[in-house]
Amino acid sequence: MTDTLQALTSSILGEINDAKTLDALEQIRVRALGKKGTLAGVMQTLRTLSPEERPVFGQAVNNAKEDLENAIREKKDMLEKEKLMKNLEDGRIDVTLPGVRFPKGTVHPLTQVIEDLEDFFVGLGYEIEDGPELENDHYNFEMMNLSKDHPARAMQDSFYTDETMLLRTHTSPVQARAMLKRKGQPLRIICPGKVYRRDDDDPTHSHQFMQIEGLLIDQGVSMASLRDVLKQMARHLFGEDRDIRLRPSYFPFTEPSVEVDVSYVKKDGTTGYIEILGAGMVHPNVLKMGGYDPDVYRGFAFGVGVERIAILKYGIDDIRHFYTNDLRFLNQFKGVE
Ligand code: FA5
Repeated sequence: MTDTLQALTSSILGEINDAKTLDALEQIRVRALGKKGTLAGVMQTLRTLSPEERPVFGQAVNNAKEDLENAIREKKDMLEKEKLMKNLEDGRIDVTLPGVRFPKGTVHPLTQVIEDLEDFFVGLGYEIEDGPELENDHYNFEMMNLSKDHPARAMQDSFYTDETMLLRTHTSPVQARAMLKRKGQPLRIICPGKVYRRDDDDPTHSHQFMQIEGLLIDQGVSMASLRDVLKQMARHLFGEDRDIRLRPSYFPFTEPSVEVDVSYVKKDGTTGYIEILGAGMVHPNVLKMGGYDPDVYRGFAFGVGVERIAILKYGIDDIRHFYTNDLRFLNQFKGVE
């Protein structure tokens, strides 16, 4: 009996030794040690033995089982290591192969205009401010000298989420926020950002567009200072041969107020002007509400339409191109990556 068991065990040990894969090894394990496997079958023969022989043979079967389990474990470790090495070998990177090219995006033309103007104004000592797009009526209108029933609200009336909150109609509320933050100290800031209006979309108007707000408060500030900064800006953007034209206008938060046009050469060779921004001297009421004494401080402010700048700069025929994500349009602005 014991001889047969030994012969069986060494034959299975031979199979384990020869196993080439983890699957093959698992099949051998099930066949030898499984519930209905070879050793379980051998155990069945215990019943046919005499009571003296049983413990000796039982012990021999257990030893055989232990030997087989140890052999399987060792072989399994070995096969797993082999598999890992093969995987590493297969996955080795050949550094001499050409790399895969990822398509590179481009900086959106509106972002290019904003970044260019940020650089320009930072160079003049301005700080860049930020403000919320979902704005309180208080900052968007009241602090800008537009009381609840002011008729000028109708020109910009916008998207309200409740009685007091609306998508800001211009970047001017950032003026109020910046003034309150500086607590009466001289300031110069710009704030680029999105604004929303109930304007109908057409080639030069969009219901959502971008502005850059500018505000400078100090002693001795005049319309001449405003005109000088805006002229420098126009020449920086469009070239040294450009001129600007200030036309009287009306904004409740500035007095006097102007609209500013920039010159361009028409197709027939004559000079034309296109409006790019609104501006003016900060209204004394706005200064007061912002915590500044209008007898000591004066300020100028302006709000530039970013799309209008980009339209002029790049010769674009329709403002809607900026928002349709058409790669044929966007890929033309590869200047900056
Ligand atoms: C204002 O929004 C004022 N807050 C600007 C201002 C700031 C005046 C500080 C004085 C002091 P206005 O509504 O004119 O003003 O808009 C300013 C600029 O935004 C316009 O000159 C134009 O370039 C641009 N703009 C206005 N409406 C649209 C629109 N629907 N689509 C695209 N651009 C627009």
